[in-house]
Amino acid sequence: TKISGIELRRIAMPLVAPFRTSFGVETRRDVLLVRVVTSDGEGWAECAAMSEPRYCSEYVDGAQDVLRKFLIPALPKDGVDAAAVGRTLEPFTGHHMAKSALETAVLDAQLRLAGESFGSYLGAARDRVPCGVSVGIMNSVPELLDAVDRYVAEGYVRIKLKIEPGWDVEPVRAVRERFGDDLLLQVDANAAYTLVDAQQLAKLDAFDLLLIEQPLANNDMVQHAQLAKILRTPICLDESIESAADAAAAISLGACSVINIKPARVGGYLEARRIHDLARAHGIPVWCGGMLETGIGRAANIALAALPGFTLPGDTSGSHRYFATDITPPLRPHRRPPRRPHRPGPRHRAAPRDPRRGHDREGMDSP
Ligand code: OSB
Ligand code: MG
Repeated sequence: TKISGIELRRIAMPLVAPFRTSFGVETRRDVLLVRVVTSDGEGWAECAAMSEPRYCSEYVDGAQDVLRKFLIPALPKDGVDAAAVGRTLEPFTGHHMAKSALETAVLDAQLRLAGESFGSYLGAARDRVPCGVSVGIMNSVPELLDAVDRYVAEGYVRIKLKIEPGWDVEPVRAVRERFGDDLLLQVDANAAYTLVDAQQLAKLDAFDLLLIEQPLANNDMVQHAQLAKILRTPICLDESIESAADAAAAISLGACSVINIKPARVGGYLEARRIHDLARAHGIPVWCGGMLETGIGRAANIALAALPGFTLPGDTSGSHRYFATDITPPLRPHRRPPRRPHRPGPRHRAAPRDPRRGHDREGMDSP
């Protein structure tokens, strides 16, 4: 793909409601878009970096700066294949979100020219994916129950609750009691705990969670392996996995039994696919995470989530979860088909849910 120009565009996107996690409150997204222009087309991508370096060390002004000063000038003038962008940018350490945006924009331009879909290029195995939704920390349990109620009604098949010390067992118990044992439920601590909290986290074992995501600090790979021996709830890593090498280390250490793959965090969709392949070879289920993306980032994530190893629903919620007006035609979840009529008789509480089992239900069309 011969590139004639690259444009960096910034847009402000207000969120429909504040999104609170253990690392901060977001009320809007400060989005950086990358547009790659070729002689006969263009390609678009979105940089997932947030305005402040809290989730990880990247932040959107920094991403824009490193793209302008180093990453964009490093691309060869005589054309580049998207599959070679990663190697070209390798001399520059870190900055995975900036690199991911550039590689993805080149890939988008290339695939548009070839008339091939993102899903087909990546190896999608289906044209619909089941969708989960990430639910922020709220001011009260009733407020949380109302929010979960709305998401379940909208068709989301899996609920992820953000947790932090002081907002963990109580909200999880309340959601489990209100929505029953069949609800696919998981939690995300965004690194808010330490090993000292192991006994508090073990209380969550009672609620048959699919997984607990990133309980400990980003660099605490060994501590996660220790925690995994104490908890019955499977540990899933998000922040700790920045590459396929990190995933290999985490798997061999026993630091996680599930991986949240966010293409942006690992430097792009091609590295994301390598992590998928590695995890699949080890029998480790993966799912597609999100970073409050607009429809541009969201569509690509949904394509990735259609790969065969993505056996758990992702944070691939629709545009309206975050934005009243998206910059693309809005992505919407399909509603689940009506359930079979309830059969009389006792309901059995299952053994702890096995996250390796697939959950094929209705979801989002994969681009
Ligand atoms: O930890 O998965 C996370 C959003 C921003 C930063 C980190 C995370 C999240 C989410 C929401 O949980 C993901 C989404 O719905 O886009
Ligand atoms: Mg997370």
